[in-house]
Amino acid sequence: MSYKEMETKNSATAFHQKCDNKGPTVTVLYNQQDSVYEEYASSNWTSSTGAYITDSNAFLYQLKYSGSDTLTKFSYLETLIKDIVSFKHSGKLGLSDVRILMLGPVGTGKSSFYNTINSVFKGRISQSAPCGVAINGITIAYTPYEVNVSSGESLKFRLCDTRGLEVTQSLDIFECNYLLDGNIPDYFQFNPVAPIIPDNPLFVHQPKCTEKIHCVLFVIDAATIGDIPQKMVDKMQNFQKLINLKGIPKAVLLAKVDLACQDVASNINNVFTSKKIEAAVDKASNVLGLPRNRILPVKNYENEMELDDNISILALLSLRQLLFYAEDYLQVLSIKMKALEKGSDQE
Ligand SMILES: Nc1nc2c(ncn2[C@@H]2O[C@H](COP(=O)(O)OP(=O)(O)O)[C@@H](O)[C@H]2O)c(=O)[nH]1
Ligand SMILES: [Mg+2]
Repeated sequence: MSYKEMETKNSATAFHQKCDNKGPTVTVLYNQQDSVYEEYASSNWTSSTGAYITDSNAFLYQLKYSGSDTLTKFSYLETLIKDIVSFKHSGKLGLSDVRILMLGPVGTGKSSFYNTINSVFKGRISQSAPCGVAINGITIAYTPYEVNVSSGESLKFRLCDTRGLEVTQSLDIFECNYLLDGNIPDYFQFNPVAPIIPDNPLFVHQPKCTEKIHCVLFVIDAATIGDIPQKMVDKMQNFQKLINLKGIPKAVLLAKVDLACQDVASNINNVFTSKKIEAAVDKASNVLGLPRNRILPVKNYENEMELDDNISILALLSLRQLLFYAEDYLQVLSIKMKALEKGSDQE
């Protein structure tokens, strides 16, 4: 045995001192509700900050739940799926779903990310969102895609797909603002030369909280991140300022990691050790002014005929993170709204 919690005071540091770089480990966790979990990891524990490791051989066993023996085995993939299926946003704001808005240049992999997530929950490769390569992009409408589990029940989030960003065409900053505020109706087809205005009969003047955006995901192509034209960088940075003003959380999906690094193309697990991906993460973090742990690398399903656990794990890790960001934002929002209501009661 490398480590026993009761014997040490500073547990996290002591745990890493004793367990890092020891090869495969088995960890047994007991909680106060008399539940017991056992986790097997085939990869080393490490202390490097902010680094995820994918380990498709990892398993989580539930040995006991609330005092009763269970012996249930979950793979890492199943654990992530379980977390996402059981995700429930704070009920206080009367939301039906959390909305994640995908923004980014044409062809970076926005629609493919939805297809990737949808494929995992469908249990097969699915391409319901049209994707591919065309001069002004394939996606022309604002589409808040939902994801269903096999029972048909829909999960509590929407991945909102949009027209790709172009330097001189719509989407412009006003449309970005309307999207964030829920003024643009679902399935609205953007006109690249005539941005939507409040006089448009389709404009939603009094959107519900559930129609607004609760997290923004900039989608960037890892292979071409060094070649983004300065005008596009400026456009995204302007959008970002607006998002910051509204306090909406943001992250970057660094897609196409397989095209940015040959080692990753041959084994997706190399994504966390590849120097090329590390450089792309640094670049994305600089361009969009976000900490490195907000840059989420993925490889979308694109030429695969079958699901691959390692590709699915990477995509779900990103999605789970986005749901956490949205949940944190909604908690702050509900506290703010409560304080405002109190203030107006006292006037
Ligand atoms: N190799 C690779 N190709 C990808 C990936 N994601 C998307 N693609 C391809 O890139 C092209 C554009 O993707 P799409 O999702 O339509 O981009 P969008 O315009 O941002 O929605 C399509 O041909 C996809 O198959 C990825 O992670 N790896
Ligand atoms: Mg698209």
